[in-house]
Amino acid sequence: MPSQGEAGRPFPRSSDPGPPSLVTVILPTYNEREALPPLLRALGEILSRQGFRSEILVVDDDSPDGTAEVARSTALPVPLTVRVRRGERGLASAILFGLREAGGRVAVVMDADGSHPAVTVLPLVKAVVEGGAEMALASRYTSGGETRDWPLGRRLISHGATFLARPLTSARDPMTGFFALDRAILSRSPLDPVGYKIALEILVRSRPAPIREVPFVFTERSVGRSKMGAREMARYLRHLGRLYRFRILNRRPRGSGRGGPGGTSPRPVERLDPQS
Ligand SMILES: Nc1nc2c(ncn2[C@@H]2O[C@H](COP(=O)(O)OP(=O)(O)O)[C@@H](O)[C@H]2O)c(=O)[nH]1
Ligand SMILES: [Mg+2]
Repeated sequence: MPSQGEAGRPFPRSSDPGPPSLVTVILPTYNEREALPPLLRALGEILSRQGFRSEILVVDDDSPDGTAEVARSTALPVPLTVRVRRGERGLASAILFGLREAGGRVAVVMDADGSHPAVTVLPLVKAVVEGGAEMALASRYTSGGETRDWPLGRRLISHGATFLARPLTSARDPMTGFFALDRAILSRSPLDPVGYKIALEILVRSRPAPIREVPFVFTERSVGRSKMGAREMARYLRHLGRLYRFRILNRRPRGSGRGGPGGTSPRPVERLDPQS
């Protein structure tokens, strides 16, 4: 069975040789014309210094502020593709679109609003390519990680949301929007998230093992507006309900992802030495 429910390019299978040396950084955007160019430049600088090939993929939902044009006119030392989706909106579906369209075996997903630091991309990629993790999460809630400038209310909501997901995953920060993965794990189970929390969806349905968490400091966006609100919270609760149902109907021993039915076989571990 091909891997993904929605139409489009299927995810790689574990048997596909794939291009393991290519890393795709996926940036979903909606009205990020101010925040995106500095992030693109920071990523370009960091990625172009590495020994692996990389590309950046912006998935924009036809932002009225002209984000796509601004992205296209930013000169970068690594290949940049800007895909504009018309008539469809939503963070999770934009990320799934990016994960399907990505050319790299390893994909990194991050926010484009400046909350996620470009430097953390490297430890995430290393955790997957060299460390053998099937998924690496940039975590606010592991030692060394932190959330800066968040009001008490937002902190409480974030901790409450994380607490509700505890029985579903061992990850300390499954709500993060910043992660890297081996795209082959996505062929294990169709993904169908409602709302924002795509990392949690992948953790529960694709069962990556092992996972790694890399600490990072989350800084609140300084320009533009967060799309988080009461509607997103209601969606999150619906999403949780679906994931609990999935977990109950698909009981398997913990950590049986790799090598189990639909699991990936161990990949040869590559080194990521900087180019000389
Ligand atoms: N393509 C796309 N990107 C979105 C959408 N909603 C949010 N984003 C992007 O997803 C990232 C996180 O969104 P944000 O509103 O900052 O969420 P928050 O960090 O949870 O407050 C940012 O890069 C947004 O531009 C959407 O509907 N479509
Ligand atoms: Mg944000």
